[in-house]
Amino acid sequence: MTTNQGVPIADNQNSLKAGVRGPVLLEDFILREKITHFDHERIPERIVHARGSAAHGYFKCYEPLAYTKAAPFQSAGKETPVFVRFSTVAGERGSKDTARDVRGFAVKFYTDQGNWDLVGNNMPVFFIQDAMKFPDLIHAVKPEQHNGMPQAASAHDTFWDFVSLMPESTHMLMWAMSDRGIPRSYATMEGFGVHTFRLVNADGDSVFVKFHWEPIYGTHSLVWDEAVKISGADPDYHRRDLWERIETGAFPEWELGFQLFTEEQAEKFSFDVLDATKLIPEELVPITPVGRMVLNRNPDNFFAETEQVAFCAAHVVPGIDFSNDPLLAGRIHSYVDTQISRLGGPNFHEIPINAPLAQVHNNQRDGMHRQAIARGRVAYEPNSLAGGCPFQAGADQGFVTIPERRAAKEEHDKVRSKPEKFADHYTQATLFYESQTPVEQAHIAAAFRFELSKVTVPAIRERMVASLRNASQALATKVAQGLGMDTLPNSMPRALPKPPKPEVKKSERLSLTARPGDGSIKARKIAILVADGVVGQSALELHDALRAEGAVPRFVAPRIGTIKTVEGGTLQATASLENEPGFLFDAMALADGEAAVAELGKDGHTMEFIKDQLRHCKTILALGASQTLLAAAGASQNLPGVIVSDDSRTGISAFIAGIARHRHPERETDSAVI
Ligand code: HDE
Repeated sequence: MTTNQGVPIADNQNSLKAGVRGPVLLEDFILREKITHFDHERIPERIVHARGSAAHGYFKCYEPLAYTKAAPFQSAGKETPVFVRFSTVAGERGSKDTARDVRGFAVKFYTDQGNWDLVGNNMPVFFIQDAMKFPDLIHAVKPEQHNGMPQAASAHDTFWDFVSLMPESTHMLMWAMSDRGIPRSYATMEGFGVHTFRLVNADGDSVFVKFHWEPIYGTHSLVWDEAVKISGADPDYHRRDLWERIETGAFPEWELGFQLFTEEQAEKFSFDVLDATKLIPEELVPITPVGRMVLNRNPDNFFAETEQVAFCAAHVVPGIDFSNDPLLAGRIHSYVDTQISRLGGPNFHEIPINAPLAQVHNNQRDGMHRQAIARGRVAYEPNSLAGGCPFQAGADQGFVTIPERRAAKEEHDKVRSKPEKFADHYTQATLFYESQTPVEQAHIAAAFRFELSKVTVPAIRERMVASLRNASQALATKVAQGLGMDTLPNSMPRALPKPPKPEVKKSERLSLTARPGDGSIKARKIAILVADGVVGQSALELHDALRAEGAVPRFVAPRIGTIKTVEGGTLQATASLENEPGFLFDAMALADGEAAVAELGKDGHTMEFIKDQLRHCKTILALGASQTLLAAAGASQNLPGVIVSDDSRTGISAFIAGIARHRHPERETDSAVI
């Protein structure tokens, strides 16, 4: 052990004192260095997206792409290393993972031509159209400034005050109030670049693009009651899930897809592609798959990597360019700016996780925390003393901004204004709501009801319902009923009374059910409830069958440790009913064995365990004698997703098929707690 100066430390237990009971001496440089460093261990957290988790991996290209010269897409099978950070937006660094919120989905590609950061979200639209409103939005959603509450929640007055006065947020509110706001796992969320970007090829031709990440495990979300309970039992739920998936080899994986369209096509759309509150329905522009991203390595050190990683919407590489989206413009400025205070100066690109793999050559010098030692005496260009180095890369190799085509009608010199189509605030909110299944619609209504019921000012609730009427009368009516409003308020006047007719009125691709995934049960957490006297053979058979499918089964018992089987053998319970409650598992099985069933039946946690699994519409298997426990918990054997079996073989295969469906929403009723 040494000091930071490399001086060997003889004693790391005792400070230097004037006598064994005397005062500590200022001379103790070892103590002072240790405490001083400790005092400065924290850096400011991110203004937004403070709570996050990350992993390393790679992106692999399917085929070379003619429409971009960006390095990751130049040959089939080409692998580009990536570092990906997922996050919530509103909560502080130590807040819970399962808050209802948008999730960040930020990908750093370490390409041959420098770093490209695709800093997206798990929803394809945003609350506002112009960066000018971003600080207002964030001040409204963060804990209220007078009392610092609530943490990691949009269910409070200031958020709904703001959004109800900003009807452009209605479309995004639909997404945030949908089950997308409470994902089951980072591995089961879609990702989106949100803005329209441009791809540019070697000839300088450009095409518009929207970026999509599609999870191979399918989209899968929590239900609200589950999310609330998980936040108490395991605030690190998503962080742990990501970590464990990678440790167990069920690597999270997404397919990258492009929605490609020309400027001429864009001009004909009923919406403006520069408006980040609008998406492009896949029925209008289908998604072209271009490659896969696999996350296969956990960080070595949370602070060094996950905390210090600096994403930036301005980090693009040759072949990728911006559009004129006014929200994107603000982002191009904001990210570097914020890192300068968060990471302590302009040299954060030298921190290992941020350093590009491509070599850096320029004449930027000095500044706080500079690591590189620039040799020689030349720090300017042009020069002759260093042979002219470093040379500009030139238009063939270097980044060239594509010359912007300007429509004649946009020939104002300088304006603070918006295009007319930006004023259509509701058409796509309607599209999203109409495209959901009835269960998804019910969850959206329940989320609005919950959030608005936390709003203490009646005028804000009414204004929000008045705005919702423009998106969906049915939804507004349901929400109003849930809030005890006797009559519906008048609809809010629309900024654009006659919006253009949408090309697509219902898009099945917008439902979470549209992406069921590969049908596997990989990485699902499954509880097998056991106690002394369990039938070991069928319990182990089930355990092994689930493992063989890539799931993560655990024996859960009234206490952890060795459990005696009826055959005279043993099982190891790695979780207890108390330390891993039922809502932390994707599915559960009740093992066979009279004595075990009797013991489980005596424990109050067992009933809660089963009831939560029932309530959250998860797959339940009851083997042999354990059927009585199901009955005691009030479960009818005829419920979809509830499997009762005396024959472990048939029971196990039905169980696996049930888990592959994620959940059995047919069990939901209006009176169910979800
Ligand atoms: Fe961000 N955003 N943002 N944002 N954003 C930040 O940068 C900002 C926006 C997104 O895991 C900050 O390094 C402005 C849209 C993600 O480290 C900050 C505007 C989208 C992350 C910032 C937006 C995002 C951030 C805070 C409106 C989806 C986390 C810390 C003009 C496309 C990245 C930091 C990570 C983080 C500014 C809007 C995604 C303050 C000004 C739209 C995923 O610079």
